[in-house]
Amino acid sequence: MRIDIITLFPGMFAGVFRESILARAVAQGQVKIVLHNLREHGLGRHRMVDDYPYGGGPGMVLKPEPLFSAAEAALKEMSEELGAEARIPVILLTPQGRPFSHRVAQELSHLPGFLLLCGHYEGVDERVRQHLATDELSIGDYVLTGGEPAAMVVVDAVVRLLPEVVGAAAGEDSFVAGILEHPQYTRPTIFQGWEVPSELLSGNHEEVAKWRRLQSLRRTWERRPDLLSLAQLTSNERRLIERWQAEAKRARQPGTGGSGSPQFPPGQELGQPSQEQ
Ligand code: 6GU
Repeated sequence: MRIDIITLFPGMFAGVFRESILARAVAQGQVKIVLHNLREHGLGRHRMVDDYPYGGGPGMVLKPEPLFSAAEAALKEMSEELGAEARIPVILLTPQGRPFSHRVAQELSHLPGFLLLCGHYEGVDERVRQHLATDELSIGDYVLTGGEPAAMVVVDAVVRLLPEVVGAAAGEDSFVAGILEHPQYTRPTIFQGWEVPSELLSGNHEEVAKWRRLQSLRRTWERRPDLLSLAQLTSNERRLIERWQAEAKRARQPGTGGSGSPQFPPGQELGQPSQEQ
């Protein structure tokens, strides 16, 4: 796979792509990552890439000419390498984009390549969205100073799905089955008095699998109930969740002292160790 990135700050990517699993994937030839400096396509002696917004207002807007010129150059190189018939998506990173998810990462991981455009300042000229980008992605509901960290997130999530990059571990991911991953433990069996659940020490594969599935369900129900409606659950699992729901509702009734679930509501403050049930 070949991933090209157009950015005003190619230096930001150096550490990320030279360490750990991404570096190994690059070294093994699983992925080739090519950075293009937008500044080199800037206009005039000052290599201008941004300008004031028409109609006024704060901030600067990325001009269309440098982005079109950089993308054209990148796409030419890419089709020479990947073949003229390869359809190469041009993806603009912007908080207004389609939400990035594991599913989108899977889609991208099957392509021969794609081009990422990192936005900056107050935004990019609308003609870039309309006539250059084939897709727009956002990595969440918050605003970054630029698309670079988002491009790193997309590259990381996609590259780890390539065959042989993280191997079998990717099949066990949170979100693969539409629910969160189960808790993991390693040695020692007792650390500062805290024990590894006995089910995991049993050596009984069936018991381990059952425990893990239950933990995944419970955790998803507590933390991300929004995922459950789309998850692939058996009718027994659906009934179990309904029972938890009923119990939580009862626990919320005045006088019972229970707080009820979910225990990981939106907006929960940081810094509090989570409660074990
Ligand atoms: Cl892709 N870009 C920027 N600038 N901010 C974001 C984002 C992208 N996704 C979430 N916030």
